[in-house]
Amino acid sequence: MTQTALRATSGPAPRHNSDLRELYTQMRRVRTFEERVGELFVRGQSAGSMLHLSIGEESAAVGVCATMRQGDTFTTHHRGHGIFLARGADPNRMMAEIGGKETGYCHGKGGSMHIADMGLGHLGANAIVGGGIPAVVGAGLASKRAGKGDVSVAFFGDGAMQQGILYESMNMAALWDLPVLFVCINNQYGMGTHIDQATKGRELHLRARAFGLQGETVDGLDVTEVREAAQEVMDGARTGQPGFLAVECYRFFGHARMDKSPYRKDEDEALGRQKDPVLHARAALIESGTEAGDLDALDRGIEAEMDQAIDFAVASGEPPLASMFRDVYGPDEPEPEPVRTRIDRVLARE
Ligand SMILES: Cc1ncc(C[n+]2csc(CCOP(=O)(O)OP(=O)(O)O)c2C)c(N)n1
Ligand SMILES: [Mg+2]
Repeated sequence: MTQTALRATSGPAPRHNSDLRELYTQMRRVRTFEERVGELFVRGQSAGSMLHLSIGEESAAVGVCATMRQGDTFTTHHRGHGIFLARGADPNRMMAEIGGKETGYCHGKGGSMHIADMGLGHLGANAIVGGGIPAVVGAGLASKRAGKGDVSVAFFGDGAMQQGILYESMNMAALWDLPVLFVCINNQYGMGTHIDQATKGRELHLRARAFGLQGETVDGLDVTEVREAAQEVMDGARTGQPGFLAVECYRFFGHARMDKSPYRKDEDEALGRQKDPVLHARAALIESGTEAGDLDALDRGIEAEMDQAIDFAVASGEPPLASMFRDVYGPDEPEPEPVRTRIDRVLARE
C-alpha cells in the first residue's frame, strides 16, 4: 500500500467527511454509469462500434471537475464519459446519446466519442488523440478577452503526451498567459502500448514546466489529493498562469469494450486494479465513521439511477432521417441534400 493509501485509511478522520462523501458519490456514479453503458454495448444497443470505459480513472474526472465552476469550459478525449458526468451531465441524455437516440445530448449524432453540450461548457469529446487540446487555447483566449476568469480545461490521455499539438498549445497558452489547464489522465496505456514503450520522459509535468506552465503530477488513488493538486493549478489558471496536471491511474480494462488486453499479464492487471480510487474513498469513509450499510444504500440508489438511464435510452426513438444535417452546419447555411436522396435521384434519371 502506498503512503497515500496509508494516510487516508489509517490516519485521523478527514476534516471534510461530507466532502469526501460527495466525491465518493460522484466517483461511484461514474463507475456505475460505465458498467451500465458497457452492458448497453454488449446488448448491441449502443450506436458506435467502440466504447472506451474510464473505470479506474474516476478520481481524475471527479477530482479535477470539483475545482471547476459555472462558465468554465472543457474538451475531452475519447474516454470522456466520466468527465462529462462529473461536470453535471444528465446520465439519461448521455446514455441516449451513446445509444444513438434523439433524446441524447447531440440528438444521437455524436455518440460516445463526439458528445458535446455548450450549456455545460462541454466543447466536445474528440476521437483524434490530442484533437481536443488546441480548442481550449481558443476558449482560453476568448475568456481572457471577456475578463470573467473562466478557465478552459483539456482532458486527454498519456498517448497525447507524444503528440506535437500538445506542445504547440502549451506554448501559446504560456506565451499569452491564458486561463487554461491541461489534464493528462495517465492510465499507463495507449491502446496496447505501455507508456514505458512510448517515452523515456516519465515525469510528464516537467515538459509543461519547460514551456512556462505550472506543472504537477498527482497519484490518482486518493481523490482528495487529486482535488487538492487540481485546485492549485486551477487557482493559477484563473489568474492567467496556465497549468498542467498529470493524474497517475490505471486503465482497469481493455482499450475498448471488446479488447481483452492480451498484451498484459493477468497478475499485472490484478496489481494495477488495486489502485482503485472508488474503493479507496469508501475505505476512508468507513475509517472515519460512515456505516458500510449507509454506503451500500447510496450505491444501490446510484445503480437505480443508472438502470433508469439505460431504460430511458432504450425506450427513446432514433433521430429522424430528415434531421441528418441539423446541428451540423451553421443556422444560416442551407442543409445539403442527404447523400441517399441524391443517389436515388441520380439512379432515377438513368
Ligand atoms: C492521431 C491519432 N492517432 C492514433 C489514433 C488511434 N488511437 C485511438 S485511441 C489511441 C490510444 C490513446 O491513448 P491515450 O491517449 O493514453 O488515451 P486512453 O485510450 O488511454 O484513454 C490511439 C493510438 C487516433 N485516434 N488518433
Ligand atoms: Mg492512456
